[in-house]
Amino acid sequence: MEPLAVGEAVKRVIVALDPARRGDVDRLLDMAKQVCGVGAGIKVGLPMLALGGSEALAEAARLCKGGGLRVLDLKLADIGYIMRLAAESLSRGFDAAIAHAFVGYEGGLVELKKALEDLGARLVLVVSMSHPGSGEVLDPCLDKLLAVARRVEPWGVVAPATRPEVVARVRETLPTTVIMSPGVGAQGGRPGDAICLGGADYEIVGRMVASSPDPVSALRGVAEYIAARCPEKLLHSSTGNGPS
Ligand code: OMP
Repeated sequence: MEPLAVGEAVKRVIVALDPARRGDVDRLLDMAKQVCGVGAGIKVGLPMLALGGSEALAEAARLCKGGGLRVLDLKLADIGYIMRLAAESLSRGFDAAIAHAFVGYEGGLVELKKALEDLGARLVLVVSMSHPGSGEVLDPCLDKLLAVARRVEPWGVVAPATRPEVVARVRETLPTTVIMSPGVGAQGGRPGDAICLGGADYEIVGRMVASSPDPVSALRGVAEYIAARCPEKLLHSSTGNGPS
């Protein structure tokens, strides 16, 4: 039997399914079904939309129904009206959708949040990113982005597993907001950095799992690593909003 902490840890890992070419779309949709029953859920975004069309997004959401969180990652950053149109046409069947916090509240995120709520989906805001360029504009503005997040009151925020100290700052400012942290594996973050050191609820893992010939084993491997690092952090979600 799987140790308790590994069972908890695997429910903290969201798998990003980003096809690099058209031929990957079906393989990743198959994977959606497999990993949804095991992990915390899936995230699909622009690569899946570009290579598989809106049908592939809808299919990913359908295949994962009842099996975990389904996150749509279009990183929306526009006026509220346009973000609402995009959400209305693409986010049906998803549990959450990602937008940039820098858009701001008035005429922007307040409209998107309402549109998503009407569709039964929740808003997730990017407050910092996992790549080094996040240090050029986003991170010097982190306090302002967190102020936007406090005003919008999204269900979740994205903060980088590659810089757990940023995740910890976000956690301090937003103690009850779900934190999702990408950047594990291919971008250099170690599994557990964001959850164990920063207090994130979920880690988002893409290529490290999706490029593996055995994605379910790779997902379990990530979970084992997290569980070995901080089993005590896995028993309860820090927010009470995380995995049930
Ligand atoms: P891998 O680098 O393959 O693990 O994929 C990371 C996933 O997380 C991709 O789907 C990215 O779009 C996403 N992501 C980041 O890598 N960095 C960020 O700062 C934010 C995101 C995101 O919003 O999910």
